Amino acid sequence: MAKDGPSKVEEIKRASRGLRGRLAEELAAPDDGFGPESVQLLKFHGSYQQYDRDSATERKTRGLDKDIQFMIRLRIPGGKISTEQYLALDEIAGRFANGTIRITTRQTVQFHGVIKSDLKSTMRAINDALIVTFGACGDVVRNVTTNPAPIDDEIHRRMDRDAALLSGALLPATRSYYEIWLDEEKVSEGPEPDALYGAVYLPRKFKIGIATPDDNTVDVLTNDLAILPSFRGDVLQGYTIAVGGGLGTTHNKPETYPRVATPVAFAGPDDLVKIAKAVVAVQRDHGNRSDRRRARLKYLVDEKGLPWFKAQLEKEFGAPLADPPPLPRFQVKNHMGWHPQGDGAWYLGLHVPNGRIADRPGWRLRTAIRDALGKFPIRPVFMTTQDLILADVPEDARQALEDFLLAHGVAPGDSVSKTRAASMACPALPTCGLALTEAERVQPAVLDMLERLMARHGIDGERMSVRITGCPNGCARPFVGDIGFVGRMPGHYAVFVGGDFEGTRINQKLYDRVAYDDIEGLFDRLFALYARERRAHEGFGDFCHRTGTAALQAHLTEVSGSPEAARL
Ligand code: SRM
Ligand code: SF4
Repeated sequence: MAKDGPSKVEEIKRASRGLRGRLAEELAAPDDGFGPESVQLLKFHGSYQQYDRDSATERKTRGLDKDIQFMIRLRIPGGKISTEQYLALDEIAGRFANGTIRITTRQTVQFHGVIKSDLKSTMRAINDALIVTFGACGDVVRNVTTNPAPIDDEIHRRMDRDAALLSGALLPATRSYYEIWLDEEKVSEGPEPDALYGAVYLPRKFKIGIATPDDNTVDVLTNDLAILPSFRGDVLQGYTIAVGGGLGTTHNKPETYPRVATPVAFAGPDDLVKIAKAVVAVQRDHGNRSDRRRARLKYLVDEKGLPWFKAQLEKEFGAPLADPPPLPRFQVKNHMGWHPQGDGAWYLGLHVPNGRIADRPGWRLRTAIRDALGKFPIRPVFMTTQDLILADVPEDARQALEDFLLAHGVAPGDSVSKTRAASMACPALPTCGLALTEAERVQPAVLDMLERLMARHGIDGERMSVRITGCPNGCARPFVGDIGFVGRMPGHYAVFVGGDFEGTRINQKLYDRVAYDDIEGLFDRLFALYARERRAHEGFGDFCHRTGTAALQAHLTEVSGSPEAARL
């Protein structure tokens, strides 16, 4: 239901004097957490107040408060950082966080489990490594994603430069971050004038991705602003600008829905920052500031229509914009295992189950990466699939690096199945306050089960993107996967099928509440049908899309005996 008047968060932003609010005072206070207004402002600075959900009930029965802790998210455009920076992050993970580095689905990293008294030291340590957390969360432009491959050519170098350029150009102007966390001298009480964000920033989070059609690893069309550079040879011709991607939904609220971005204009090679600022400005001035569920750019695009949007964009841009070419066909490259970089060196794609760089018995990934970075002349790249690339490996170091990793139980990425390598899960429990079910912690078991079924039906050579989230906010992009499992209620998932591996099509809900233990039976029947009736080279998502959910349900009902039994 649409509400009138600005939402509470709008009031908090407006009164915050450039995102300062009472953050500095509350940070200095002895309490474990922040008050509700500071919790909102803290997000803009890159941190979420959370609590350990595993221990919450037991602590309550003992009369104890929740175990409050903080998640910190970094801003790493394009996922590229130096070896020294990574080593600093590893040190921070051990010193201030829960001993893990979590690669996110937007190509950056998060720390979990930081306590309030360590928050400032952690922020400072991250800043000492020349990385900011400012603007990693909140109603601003978030981390900019792009192709992960560290290929040494003009196209890849350009995309990395563009991601960094946009990331810097779209940061808020306020100095509050530097005052609060880095003790920079206060030169004003704030707010500082901010030509892009004004005093109330954007109505909602805003995401930008950059990709070329030959490698849509980033699922570019799921961004508010999808940028598709086109090259003739290696000369940039300009950028197709697509708007209105976004995946967040709420169960039982049909006015919320996932959407892929629609092309609206074509911008010249020198206009990248100008066009991005123009898109942001249209959302700033016209996005919904009353109802945060309907505040993403996708709803504005649908409500007003593309012609209206383009007219506003041209007004902000200050000149007519060319129409966009039709969207190309996308592909997704497999970056796991060894690949030549084009400069004589190689890169190695490593699969990181649900992005968690940790040490576990028999599999000491965190130690392996840290020590490998100290021993070999290599650098890390974070991927939007929550995986890791080790780049710049000299030809003559390949075997030694592989042996070194294997000694820690870490195999090169191409040793896992294509399905496992393409799968993701969000953190969900125990850190995410919005989780309805498990995601990250059940992912290994779900993949084991699906792989077993695939082998049983002779389809184990296929690749499927399996995305699991603990709620319908869509953090592991479940709505563009071949298969999406979306937390519905404790122990139950809504099951989605029919996306494409290339990440360009929204999938459809097959069943609303499937008990975790019933997923196996459901997919046993679905895979049997797929193995029997698929066309040559037809992916699982494409098959489900062609068949349609109604026909899939009818088939499942027939082979199971009843609609109720179909989902068991
Ligand atoms: Fe997300 C909220 C984790 C990518 C849509 N997301 C959250 C919070 C902060 C929960 C909260 O608000 O209290 C989660 C923190 C969990 C934790 O314990 O760490 C969270 N989101 C993540 C990450 C870490 C998932 C992951 O497995 O890596 C990703 C961090 C990305 C980054 O580095 O910036 C992450 N979130 C996404 C994506 C995927 C993407 O951007 O490609 C989406 C869907 C795309 C989109 O934005 O539409 C996504 N997250 C949301 C939403 C729904 C937004 C909406 O439009 O309705 C929320 C809830 C909200 O904003 O109110 C949310
Ligand atoms: Fe939390 Fe839901 Fe995002 Fe998972 S999808 S991290 S449960 S908000």
